[in-house]
Amino acid sequence: MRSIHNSVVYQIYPVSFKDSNHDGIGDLQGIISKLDYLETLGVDMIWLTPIFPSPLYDNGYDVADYCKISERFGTMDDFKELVHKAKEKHIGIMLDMVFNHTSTDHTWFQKALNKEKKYMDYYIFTKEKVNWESKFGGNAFEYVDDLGMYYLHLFDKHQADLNWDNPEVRQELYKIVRFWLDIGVDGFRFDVVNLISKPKTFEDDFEGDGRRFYTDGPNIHSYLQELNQESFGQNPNLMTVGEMSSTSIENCINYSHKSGKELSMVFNFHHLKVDYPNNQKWALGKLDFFALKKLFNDWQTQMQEGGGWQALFWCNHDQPRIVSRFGNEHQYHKESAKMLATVIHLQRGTPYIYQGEEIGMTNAHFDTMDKYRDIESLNHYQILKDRGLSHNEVMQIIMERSRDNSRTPVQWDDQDFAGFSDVQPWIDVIDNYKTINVQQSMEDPNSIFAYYQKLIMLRKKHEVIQTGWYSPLLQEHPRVYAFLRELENKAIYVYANFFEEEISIEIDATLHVLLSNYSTSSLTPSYTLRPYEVLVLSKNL
Ligand code: TEU
Ligand code: CA
Repeated sequence: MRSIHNSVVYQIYPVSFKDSNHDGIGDLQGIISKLDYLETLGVDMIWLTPIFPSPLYDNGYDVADYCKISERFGTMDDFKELVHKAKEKHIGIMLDMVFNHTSTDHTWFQKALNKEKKYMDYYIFTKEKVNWESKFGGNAFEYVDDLGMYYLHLFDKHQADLNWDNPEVRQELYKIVRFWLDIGVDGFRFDVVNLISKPKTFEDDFEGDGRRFYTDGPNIHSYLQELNQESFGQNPNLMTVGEMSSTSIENCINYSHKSGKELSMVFNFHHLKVDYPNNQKWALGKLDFFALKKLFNDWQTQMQEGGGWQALFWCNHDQPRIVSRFGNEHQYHKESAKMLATVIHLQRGTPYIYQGEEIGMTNAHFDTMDKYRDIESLNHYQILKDRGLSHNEVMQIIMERSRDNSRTPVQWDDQDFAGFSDVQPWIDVIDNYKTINVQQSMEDPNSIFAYYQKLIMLRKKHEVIQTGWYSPLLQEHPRVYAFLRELENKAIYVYANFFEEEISIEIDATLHVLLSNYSTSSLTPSYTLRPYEVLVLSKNL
């Protein structure tokens, strides 16, 4: 029976997954055509990023109608067919609920602009603005002449924040969740859901960009408990995950507590900011390895002590590809991709695989702005230029940080457009598709794909991976991240070399080699980890 303990979730960015009708845009029939592939990989749930009608300022995270399928992706019948055919393969469908804001094209906002009081109260209109910043750059308040008022938009100005303090708004959103439950979906991802509870009064933030006033806000837990009770909470088998931006362990223990009052699990992003100099995304920085280890150990140990549950991931549609970021896509492509996968999949939590990660897809390395599509990247090109950086300096940063790095078409084979489509896709395919593609991976028993299959099977087979107690190892080691998982007399030890230099460690050579990204003949007490080597040892399994 599928549970948060034994499941692995596969994230699909539909517009870049598989095109089935020759328009260069991925769609639902494209996903249906690849269900066999996902079954072979062994995943249990598919998370679809938004597939609803949208003017696409933020690629669908600006939803204009929450209960329809965007024609871009197909019809409601296509969606019902996907749910049905996936269920036949014991794969659930998880939808993305964007409830912090709606598109300004949504009828609610259009009625608000039409001065209908009821709908103005659905949003956050203010007489004055304060200096909070939008996450996509610029001030977070947009002025509406007709109304003589501003409205809050924490993201793009075409994404107006909803007023969750208004019970009518909350009931509207619970109805939407119930709508999709009736259609048979098995899970929900809630977009930036820890930003929905704003303070009663707004004040300028002279220390930051305003996020301290609305992140993990005053009523956040009561709103999530009500969302649970009024919609998905009736079905204990349903899987829910909250995307928690700039959050805390304490809040995340409550958000994902095993009592089941709120959500099943949470995404936090702190481990994906360890290469941000002074916490600045739009600047180049090296991996702070100690910071990464400390974050992993703190979250793993404190979440387990508090009864919380984590969603484990390196990649998604907002992050660069991890093998390019913390791995080595040139000399140690396979080794580093497998090492990075192992440390996530053997931690305590539910692992997520982002489309293409299972074949080691890399960053796009697009070196001209005409190839970029993402609003956040296009905005920051100008913001960085206005700060006086040269074009080349800005391009170096965009190439590293852009969300488009993970939004290029999935590389299915070495044919035109990598088998994603038979026409020019909405965004370019990465040059290396002839060497990095699904077809080549499935023919190679030593491929990154084959290795992900093993990781998924090990989680299903071994309870110690599912629920074993986590303990940090070698915490002071400058190059190796290591941890222990224990359940009764069973144990696994994970040792991961995050660098290309060989490094010797002390191990218990009497243990059994459960998994490694190198062929390991014999163990010796003093063991040399090769470049990006991961060694998984087991006891009594
Ligand atoms: O992302 C929220 C979020 O935190 C990201 O915007 C993040 O700050 C940024 O990408 C890092 O640079 C969610 C969705 O995943 C994202 O695609 C949407 O753009 C955003 O919410 C607004 O809905
Ligand atoms: Ca299409």
